[in-house]
Amino acid sequence: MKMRMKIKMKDKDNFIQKFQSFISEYQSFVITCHENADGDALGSSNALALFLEALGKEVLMIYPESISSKLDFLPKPKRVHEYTNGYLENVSAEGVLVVDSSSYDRVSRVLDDVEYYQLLSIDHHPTNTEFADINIVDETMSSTCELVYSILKELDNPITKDIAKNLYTGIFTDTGSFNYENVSQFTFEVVKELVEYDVKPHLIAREINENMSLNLFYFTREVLNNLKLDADNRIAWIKCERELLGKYNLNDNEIDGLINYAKKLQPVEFAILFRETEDGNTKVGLRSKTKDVSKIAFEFGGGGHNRAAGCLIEKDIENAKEQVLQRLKDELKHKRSD
Ligand SMILES: [Mn+2]
Repeated sequence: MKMRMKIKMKDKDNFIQKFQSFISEYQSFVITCHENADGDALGSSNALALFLEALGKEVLMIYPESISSKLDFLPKPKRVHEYTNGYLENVSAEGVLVVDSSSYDRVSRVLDDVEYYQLLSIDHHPTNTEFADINIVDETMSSTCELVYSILKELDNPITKDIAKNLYTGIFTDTGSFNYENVSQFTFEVVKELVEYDVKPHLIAREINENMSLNLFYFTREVLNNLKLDADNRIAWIKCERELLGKYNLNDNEIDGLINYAKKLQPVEFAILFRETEDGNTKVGLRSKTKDVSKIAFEFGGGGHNRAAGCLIEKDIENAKEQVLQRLKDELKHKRSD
């Protein structure tokens, strides 16, 4: 017999009601997520798209770029457009769903081209700016997928194995294989239920964690060779110039895991990844073991979670690096003195 789990969602009834009335009001939907989409963004958008398709709705998934080949195993809806295949013209839908995106500028590239009545956003970032017409935001959730599951399970229509596989994967990747602080009892209750849909945890773990291309391995070896330590080894940073991606024929979204190597080191509190963007600016990824990096990312115009955040700095890597390192060193000093 299936036990009903306790829902801990902040505003459960309100969220379910908002979602339910949004999807019953409209017939056509566009679903999209942020660029450099990770397992949570893709998993939650695929899951919602598959759910709406099963309801007989017209659904178009728009990915802001090409899907990381690593996440290609995820079941997708019928109509998918990747922006690398050219820009879309005259796209319209009654409702637009945006997932896992904390602010409008993360999805503007896609949404600026879409005509719609209403925008609904589902997200778990504490820095979410509530930019949509309807906002379902719960930062106590490990992932957008966890939140999406909590809503879908309350509705009448069934969750399929394909939907469950997407949701499980998003939770698995956003929790770093259940390693991070965002894992709660609720997370395990959700994944337990997802496994009841015949999702195989070991197969997803293999797809995510034992699937490194040789190119990525050679690239990682070279990048880690240049890992630098600072502030009595409490800060570890690595940098990635575009030339290096080209040398190993890699896309931006394939190197996300790189920053975790820096965080593995025993004395390290802050891990940073500086990546050069196509236009010569710097994307900064920040990770920490005990301190809040979302507030630091926010100061630089970005956002994220307490232990994982990021920002874009309109400077070259050298200048961005100087600024961020200084800010993190101040943070370490500040904490020590109080
Ligand atoms: Mn997420």
